[in-house]
Amino acid sequence: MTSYPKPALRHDWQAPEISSILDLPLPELLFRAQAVHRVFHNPAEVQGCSLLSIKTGGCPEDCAYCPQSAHYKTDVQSAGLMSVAETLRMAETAHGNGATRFCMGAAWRDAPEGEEFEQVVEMVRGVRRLGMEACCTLGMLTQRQADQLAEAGLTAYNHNLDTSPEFYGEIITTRRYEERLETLERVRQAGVTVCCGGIIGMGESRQDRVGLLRELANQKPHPESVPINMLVSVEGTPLANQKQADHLELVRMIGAARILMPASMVRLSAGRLSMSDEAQALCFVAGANSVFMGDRLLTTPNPEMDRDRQLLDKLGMRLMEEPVTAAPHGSALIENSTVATANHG
Ligand code: SAM
Ligand code: DTB
Ligand code: SF4
Repeated sequence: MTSYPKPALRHDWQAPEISSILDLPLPELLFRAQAVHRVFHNPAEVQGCSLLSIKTGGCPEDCAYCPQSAHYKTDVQSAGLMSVAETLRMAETAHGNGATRFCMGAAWRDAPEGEEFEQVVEMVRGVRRLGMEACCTLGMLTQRQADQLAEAGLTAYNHNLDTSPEFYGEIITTRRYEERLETLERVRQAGVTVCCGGIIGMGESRQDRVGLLRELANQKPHPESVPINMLVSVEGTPLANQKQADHLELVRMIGAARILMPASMVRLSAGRLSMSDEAQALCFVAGANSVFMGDRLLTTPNPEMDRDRQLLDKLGMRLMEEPVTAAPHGSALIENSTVATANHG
């Protein structure tokens, strides 16, 4: 990788400046995103992550995009917490297929106490023992739970802000934006890296996307991982008939995230199944450096692994061979010596 001087990370982004980035002529936006991307990352590589729904459906929250909410009638089959053994089998397979990060998602409003939580902690230990990054998304956490996950070696906790504070109430009424921020704070406090991003295509304006980017980019440190999802509209949810966002809007969102949070992993997350190879290529040009691999996200389909291999081949790109994000300090696990501490000031 060519070395360039690293620009300082900023945490004082204001809406008009973010707006002017998001509105740049696309070639200029891509040029600026590319310039910072290659200072912090290898532009030929993306990280392969694998997602598993360890507890599916029946969620008491009313997130309008989500097929797992108990408020809507969708085709999702609810399922209780998966066993540790089965989860680890899935993680091992994903590892064998080239994923270096394993993300476990549960349709909970908040992580439960007791046996179920202990089971998740065991999953985290097991995934880390495989030499993969471990990420969980379990809803809200108490400080004690965050600390326990950190101790087990959890690499990252995913908790999305989803959209701007202003638009949030149109999408979710059963919890407040501030509650999301509080859980993120606990995750930080525990020393676990933060995975936090959002969704485009829910009917929000560009100004709402600016609002989300401002919330993300002014966190100190920046979230080490920023998933950008395109709404996967699911029959039965209030957003079932939402018109799909233009893929170029996704490219812009990724490019802006890359410029604002240059050292973070920007993840091209849900929504790839409906995208052409060319649209995905533009997302990588804009600075996305991670994808979910495997034919299923949590409950919705994702491109087949072979298709992704062909795509990366065609683009002359490759999957990262090693994990990129270090585990929390003080965790019971000894870090793989090749793992660099990601981030940040
Ligand atoms: N219940 C936990 C929570 O909400 O934090 C974890 C699971 S939840 C499914 C994780 C994230 O997936 C959500 O925050 C949302 O950003 C994303 N997501 C859920 N449904 C989606 C959809 N239909 N399209 C795109 N992203 C979606
Ligand atoms: C994130 O931002 N996207 C992933 C992960 N974090 C947990 C989830 C996408 C879910 C898409 C809808 C589904 O498959 O249920
Ligand atoms: Fe529940 Fe998470 Fe789905 Fe919201 S996004 S309904 S919290 S599973």
